Amino acid sequence: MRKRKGKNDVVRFFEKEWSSFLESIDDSSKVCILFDDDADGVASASIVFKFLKETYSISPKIFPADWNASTREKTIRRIKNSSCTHLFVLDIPNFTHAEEKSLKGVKVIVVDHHPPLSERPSNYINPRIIKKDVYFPTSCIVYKLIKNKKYSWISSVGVLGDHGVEECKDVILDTKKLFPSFIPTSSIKDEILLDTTPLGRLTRITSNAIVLKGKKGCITAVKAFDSVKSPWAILLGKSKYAKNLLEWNRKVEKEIKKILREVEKSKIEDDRVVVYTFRNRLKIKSIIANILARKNPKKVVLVAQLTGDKVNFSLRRGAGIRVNLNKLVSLLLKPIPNSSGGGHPEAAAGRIKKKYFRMLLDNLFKEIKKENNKSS
Ligand SMILES: [Mn+2]
Repeated sequence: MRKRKGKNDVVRFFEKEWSSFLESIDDSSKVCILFDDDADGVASASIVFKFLKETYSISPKIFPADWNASTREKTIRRIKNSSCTHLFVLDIPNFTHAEEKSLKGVKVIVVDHHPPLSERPSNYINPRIIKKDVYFPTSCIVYKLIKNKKYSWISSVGVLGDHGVEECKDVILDTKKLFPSFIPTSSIKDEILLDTTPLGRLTRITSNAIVLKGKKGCITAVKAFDSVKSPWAILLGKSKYAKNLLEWNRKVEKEIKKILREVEKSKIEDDRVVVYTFRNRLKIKSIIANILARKNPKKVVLVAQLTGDKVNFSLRRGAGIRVNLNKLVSLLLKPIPNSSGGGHPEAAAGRIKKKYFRMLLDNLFKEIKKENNKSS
């Protein structure tokens, strides 16, 4: 029989690297975890944290990542100063070779799923090295490496947070087997799970904690996952950390409702594009953009959040429009000085000075009109 290279083989390829890193950990080791500040990062860190505690009786120190280079340096210094011997770097696309080198004496392993780095850290697990277009969120990779079904519900939160359900259905099905009423649907799709299931609710609770509380939200979420054995214990507020998450979630949901009401007044649209603008102190534009994309299934959606003299924006597309948003965003940002941005075909984001906002919007409407004429 011909052997087909299934997608799970992609993770199997890294098993040796993973286990030899684990074998180097012993009773005298001090383990740290550096992780991305989103649901996938938190879920990945939680799985590794629980696993190390349960298998090695080690309580790792956890560090949510910084995206600003100078505060990032501070975090790296804190890791160095914590007499850490082993560092897991989870879901961070730009952990550089230089950063690893500056941590000399610390054994580092990076697990990630973003486009592979050109200068790779010495222990680097990223399925995209093997298969360019595979999309396994980091919490799914970590789950497949550790292979313990009791962590599947945490992995599911990370997978759904990164909209990676399509390629990680097995993780969701493992969870459904353990906790049937946590996923009471047979339709295993990102949007349905997010909108209609307790798994979706737990994923939003996790993201919202980070939106409201930043690093503190990340750390509390990891502790909340660590403090329980079942997702219901968090949803029902059974620990002090879970209670915190629920309280923060209520605040953010209230804020989201308020923004969704206000943003309607700012709407500019034609038959293919819709633009919304708002101000808020929370980093909330991508959540708002996801909701508004579902309300506009046939349009490209741009959601702009104004802060000072800057505009941060998210681009999304409704289910019925096929524009490559990654290409679109680089095209739109090209003529704009000091702009930054990027993303995926189905979701992108950028940051510009406010004085160029008008120009960005004019070009957006023009580009989509062009696309439309080409395809009709
Ligand atoms: Mn991720």
